[in-house]
Amino acid sequence: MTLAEAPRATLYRSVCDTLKREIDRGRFADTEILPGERELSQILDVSRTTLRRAIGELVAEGVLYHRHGAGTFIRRALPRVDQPMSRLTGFTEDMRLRGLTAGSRELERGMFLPTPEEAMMLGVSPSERIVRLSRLRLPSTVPKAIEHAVEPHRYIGEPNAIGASLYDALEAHNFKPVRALQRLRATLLADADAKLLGVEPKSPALYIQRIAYLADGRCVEFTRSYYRSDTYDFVSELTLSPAMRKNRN
Ligand code: 16G
Repeated sequence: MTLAEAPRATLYRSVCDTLKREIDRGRFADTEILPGERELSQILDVSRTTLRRAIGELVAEGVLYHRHGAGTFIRRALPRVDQPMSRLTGFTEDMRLRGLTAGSRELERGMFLPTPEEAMMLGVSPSERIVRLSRLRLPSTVPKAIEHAVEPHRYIGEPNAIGASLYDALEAHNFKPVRALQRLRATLLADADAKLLGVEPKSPALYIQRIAYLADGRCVEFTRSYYRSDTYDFVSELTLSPAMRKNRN
């Protein structure tokens, strides 16, 4: 059925669906601006009134937006990733679960003596060697986060032997963490970090600290990360405490 043959009441809905599909398929990928009304109504073979109604609907849905005096534009939002707060997974595993391939650009890798903060967080003596691995995490071409990970050398081994995944390397040594404490707050990116993440200087970001432990309570990881705030949603599940649940029964 062509658009022109669809029943009148549903015609503008069909136009909405067609436009959304064409945008998803990358039909207007080389431009952000939607073609003019006359051209578009010819392409879709519908009246300009129907087209206007469909565009209004897509503006309300946030797919398109009007810019005064400039035309109608396609909102090209970056795909957001919903990240559950309660599951202890690594970045590579997270991406794998979503059918994406994790990529990284290495910023620093090596064996060092810990700073006082690192020694305190990891619970190691100031003379114990630690491994630092800092990476820009890129599940696609869009950088998502900067991660500065630190682990005691005795759990992770030689820095150069770590492959694409830190957690896979810890698992290979039988030291994969089973529990972690995570702290998250809003921050503004320093200029160098903003440049790495491909955003404007002083853009907002999520700063996350993770301290991860083995089953016996020894600490294996202290990681500081800066997540681009426009690409991640952290999701937490909230449940009633067991006592409250009992009172309700
Ligand atoms: C996640 C963790 C990070 C961990 C990394 C390991 C958060 C906030 N951070 O990004 O602490 O070091 O995964 O990922 O979730 P990998 O196994 O891909 O190296």
